[in-house]
Amino acid sequence: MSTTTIDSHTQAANSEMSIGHFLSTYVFSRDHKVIGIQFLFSTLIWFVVGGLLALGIRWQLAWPWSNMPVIGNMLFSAEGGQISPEFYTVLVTMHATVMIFLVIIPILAGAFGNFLIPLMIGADDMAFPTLNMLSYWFMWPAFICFGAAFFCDGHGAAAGWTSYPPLSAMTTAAPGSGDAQTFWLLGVTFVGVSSMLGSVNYMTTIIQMRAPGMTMFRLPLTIWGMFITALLQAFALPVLTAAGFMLLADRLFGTGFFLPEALSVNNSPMASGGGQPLLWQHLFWFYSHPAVYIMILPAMGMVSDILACFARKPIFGYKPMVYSICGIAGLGFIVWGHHMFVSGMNPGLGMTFMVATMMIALPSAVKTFNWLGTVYGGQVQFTTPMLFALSFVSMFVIGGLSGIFMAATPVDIVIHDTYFIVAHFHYVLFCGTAMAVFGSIYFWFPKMFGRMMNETWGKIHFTLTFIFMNGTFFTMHILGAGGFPRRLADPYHYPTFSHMLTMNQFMTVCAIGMVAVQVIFAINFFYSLFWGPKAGRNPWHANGLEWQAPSPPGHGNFDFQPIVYRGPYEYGSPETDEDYYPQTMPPKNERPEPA
Ligand code: HEM
Ligand SMILES: [Cu+2]
Repeated sequence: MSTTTIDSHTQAANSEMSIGHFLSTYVFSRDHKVIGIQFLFSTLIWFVVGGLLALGIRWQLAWPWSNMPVIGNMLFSAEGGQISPEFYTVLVTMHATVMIFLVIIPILAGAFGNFLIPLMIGADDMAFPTLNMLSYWFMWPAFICFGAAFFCDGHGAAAGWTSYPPLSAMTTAAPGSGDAQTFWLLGVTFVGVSSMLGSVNYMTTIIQMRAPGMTMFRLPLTIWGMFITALLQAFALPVLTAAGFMLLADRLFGTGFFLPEALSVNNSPMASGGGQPLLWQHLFWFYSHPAVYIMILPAMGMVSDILACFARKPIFGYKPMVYSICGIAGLGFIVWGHHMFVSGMNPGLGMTFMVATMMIALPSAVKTFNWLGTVYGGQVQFTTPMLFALSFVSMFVIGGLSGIFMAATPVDIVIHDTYFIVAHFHYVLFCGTAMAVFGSIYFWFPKMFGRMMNETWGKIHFTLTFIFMNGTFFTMHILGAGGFPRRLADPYHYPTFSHMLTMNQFMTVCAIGMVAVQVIFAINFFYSLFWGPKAGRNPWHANGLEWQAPSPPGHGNFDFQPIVYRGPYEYGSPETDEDYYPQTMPPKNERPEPA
């Protein structure tokens, strides 16, 4: 089969057949591995965009109202090369939007979910390959809508990534309130459609397509993370999509779901009214709080697999790990109100949300201690993926601790909308999840592309990123505790904050360093793609099913029918002489005697 394919490629490149074949193999592919890699490349490109937008924010906070070097005059010639206050709001909105909706969510569920799920459960593909293809192609209208927003009035939406009304519902409030905001809403809707298609596919695949012997409690934790994430998406997303349509209707058709009575904009009264701006906050966070777990549960799963592999030990407490994933997800649905402590809600309700939020610390602590138990006493191999996975755990602990502060209503009332919040979510999302993503790229790269990435450059990339990252984001806690406000183009305008400029300059230098260091990663990635040493099936001596397939796996994944005899974490098992015991290896007494 495969030889004829190669022949038809080389010999008849100009025939219609091969163009159609090329399109169906690499572009409109229904193979989960190609779709995963499409997601990976697309999200990495948007990662660059999001990172550059972040540098714009940091430039303004370090050297406010100064001409940006090189690009300043190109982008804002009218303002003499400066970032305007209006554009600063756009930067904050679009940076967060890109990072959340086009990077973190699609890289976890879209790229790794697609690539890993069928391989790790021993299936030949997803349950619905065409739906799977559509889930990638529905990202393109989203890419186009968010991209188009940059070319509208105001050069991007400006109502924040949370898009609170009335600002987001009014079309003439500020630059960026017009078409840019409409495109923003459409973009989010398309991301929602894509996630929805992905989620039904993942749930069905994991329930229906497992190889013989792959019981639910033999699934790798990566798959548990993906499965529960898919459930979260299925139940939370429809709420956001409906809210998005209501907001669109307010903007385009003059309805008043989110606009209060007697609102006047730029001194002229609004035609519609009688609605509730707070309703949006409830609907938005009913999705977006669970969404923060969509942004971390798969990462937690992947980190667990990496830790066990390089500690050469079984996961400590596999079942508690599974139950804590479920517990985190369940609690995730009843805590959205902690984003609204200062919105004037009933104190009784605030108390309920506070207690429920604090309870999330319990399953989170179970996971943390189990990771420590997994590594403790292991024969730890400090490979690049392992370094990233260990840093995920430590960064998640810091981000989780600041979360408990914010969960306490009285504390949150003080630190709300300060840099303490920004510190918190960057620790969880960037220092945590994004590090897990880097670790996973280094770990599964050999399976994806059949070649190894360079370890030395990987470690250099890790070390420099880790240093600059903490320089940038840890400082945010200190600023935040001092009351430094977020989303303000010039906090130094208030004399209370003027002494914080130096700290901001330190952070910006670290941020520039952090972005620059990613060039090392990019070079390592693309060089290894073509010239890295060939990987073989199981370069890390891991147990999971995916490592039994060829690297990269061909169409249909396995060249044998995988049968599963045990869980994926049997490292250092006394039953075998090796320090690993692949899930597909028959137990000793069932193995045929060597002749
Ligand atoms: C996975 C990566 C990242 C994600 C998911 C992310 C997410 C976010 C979010 C949700 C906000 C909040 C915007 C708001 O509502 O005010 C934000 C703001 C910000 N981010 Fe990031 N970010 C990421 C990476 C980065 C990086 C690499 C940098 C620095 C180089 C950075 C610097 C900033 C800054 C300076 C703000 C402005 C906060 C403010 O003024 O309120 N972020 N980001
Ligand atoms: Cu939340």
